[in-house]
Amino acid sequence: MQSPAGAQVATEGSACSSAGGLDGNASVLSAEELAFAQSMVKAGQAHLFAGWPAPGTQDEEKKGLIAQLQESDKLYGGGIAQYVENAKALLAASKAGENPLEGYSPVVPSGMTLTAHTDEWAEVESAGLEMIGKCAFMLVAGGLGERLGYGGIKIALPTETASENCYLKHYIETILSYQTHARAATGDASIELPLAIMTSADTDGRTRELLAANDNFGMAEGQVTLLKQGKVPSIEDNEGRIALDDSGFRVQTKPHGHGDVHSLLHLSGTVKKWLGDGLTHMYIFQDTNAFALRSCLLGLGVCKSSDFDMNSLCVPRIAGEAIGGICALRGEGKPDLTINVEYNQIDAMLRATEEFKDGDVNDPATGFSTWPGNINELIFKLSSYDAALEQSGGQVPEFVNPKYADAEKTVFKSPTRLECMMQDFPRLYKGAEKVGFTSLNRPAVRQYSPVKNNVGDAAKKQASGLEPACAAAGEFDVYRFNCDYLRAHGAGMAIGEDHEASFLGIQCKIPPAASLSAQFMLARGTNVVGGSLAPGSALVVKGEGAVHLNNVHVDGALVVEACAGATVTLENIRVSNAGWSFVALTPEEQEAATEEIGIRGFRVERTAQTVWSHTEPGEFTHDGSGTPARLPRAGFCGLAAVLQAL
Ligand code: UGB
Repeated sequence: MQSPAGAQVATEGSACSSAGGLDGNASVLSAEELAFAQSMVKAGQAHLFAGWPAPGTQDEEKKGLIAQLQESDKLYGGGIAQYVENAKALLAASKAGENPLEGYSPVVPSGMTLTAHTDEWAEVESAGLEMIGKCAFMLVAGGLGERLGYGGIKIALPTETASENCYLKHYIETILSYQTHARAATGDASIELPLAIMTSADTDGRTRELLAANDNFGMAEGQVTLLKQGKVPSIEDNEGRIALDDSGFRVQTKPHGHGDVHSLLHLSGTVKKWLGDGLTHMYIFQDTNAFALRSCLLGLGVCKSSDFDMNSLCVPRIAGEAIGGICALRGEGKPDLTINVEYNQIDAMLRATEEFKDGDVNDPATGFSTWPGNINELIFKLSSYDAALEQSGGQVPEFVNPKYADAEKTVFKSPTRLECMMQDFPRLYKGAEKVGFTSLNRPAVRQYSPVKNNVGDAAKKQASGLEPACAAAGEFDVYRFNCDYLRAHGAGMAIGEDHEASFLGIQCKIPPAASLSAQFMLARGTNVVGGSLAPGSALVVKGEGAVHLNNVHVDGALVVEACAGATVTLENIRVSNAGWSFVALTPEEQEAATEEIGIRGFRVERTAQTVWSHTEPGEFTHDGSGTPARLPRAGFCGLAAVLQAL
């Protein structure tokens, strides 16, 4: 809505002749508030105050509106006046149908492709592990996940239901396992790997609550920093007029995009602090990719060998997928760029060329897009990153994406806003910084399985040959990734076939449910020798301690827990029990289910399991002759665990 009902509309910069409007209300405002409001009028925003009633009516609301505008003004580099100017320019370009990539031709970029289970992959991972003690971690988690249709914050979702560990716990435990590794490797017990989390008004409070309720999942006080991004005013027309809500006294606001991460890191002094602490690299990752921190090692390793200033991690991209494509862009008189072209732009850009005039299609030879798929896991060398921040303030170029209601492009269906994307950072480099990408090719399971779509959209995507990227698919891909680890490392476990099921219309291939601790995964294969996981079986390895599986055969469910300081070895063991199964929810269960379970469409029925649990430090070896310990009930991220040892 533009103005409250019965508003008198003042022309821009003019005085309102009645007792209402801004001038009539001068007595209500402090000198500072009045000066600020006048600056807004100068910036073309007179309509914000035009409908104000005479003094004495809704005075608090008037002051509230000014306070909200002042807050927005502070959060945006150059203030609201600059934001409005930027919006007008971008909206004019959008109305004229200008192509932001005009003058550029795409060239297939050259970068490193690493294939899982090769010697090269292992060497690069080792190189990354050597650097991990000097890496800072930045999780962008300001998005509410409207596409997912989940009411909570995404980092509180379970990565999978075998352990019920939520994403944030999984991420923090992995970072802590890297910290333990770095301390042991260097002998420096003071190493503390920092994690910063970008939140927004939508996610900040609940992120703080999640951390507080779980003692930061083991991170020390001060090790986690929250940086809250602001929202930007919504714009209602091509003249850059800011939109009010129905009350007439609140500005409508929307998120500005994940590109805010760079200016926040700069303005908060976080990058300078990290540099001062001797860190050399930063890894930025998104809210729901369970494999993100594993990929980090590979990205760091490539940064070292290629001396990259920025390295984007990629996976093979399916044409049409909601994943940007990395392109080398070349244009006369323009700087060469190796950069993400977003999924909503790539088809039009390609169709405008002769060479790629078929648009965003798969290469028949590979079955994938020619363009590596950007998964927004970005590694930066901190020194050159900081230099670029100093020069630019960290504001990456913005874009606008209005939905027009008329052919002339003069009316919007709903207010729009400027947005920015973190992967556009190469545009802020001004020197000879090296920007590259690393494509991670993991044949058994893609090194990327985010949880982004609600079940309806996921089913449609799946039917059209795309990844569903929903909660169920994300869960089974975690198990598949872990099975791949068990199979490929050491002498390798034999992994049973998938079985198939359909949950809420999503066709799922379910591998054995392998949930492996960060510590277990970090042993990189030295802890698995032979053995097998039968179809439909479950294997859960928990805790900060070391677990070795030597010739362990599971036909059913096995849970092994080793606390910090414990080393647990299972040797020549055959586990056979009724195990767990994934059971589709009945309509009544679906109705009663928590959102976390409801969006999956299934529950885990834990009929029986064998449990070895060590909660005291020490060396423990079991060869099958002893009695399995009982596992106490435990909570994960506030969700009740329902493990019952038999
Ligand atoms: N996010 C914020 O922290 N703040 C914001 O204002 C917005 C988001 P989406 P999308 O993963 O494959 C990106 O909405 O549209 C966080 C890339 O642009 O999930 O799917 C949010 O919490 C695309 O090239 O992004 O697109 C989440 O953690 C491709 O890489 C993250 O930003 C695609 O992701 C991403 O937000 C992908």
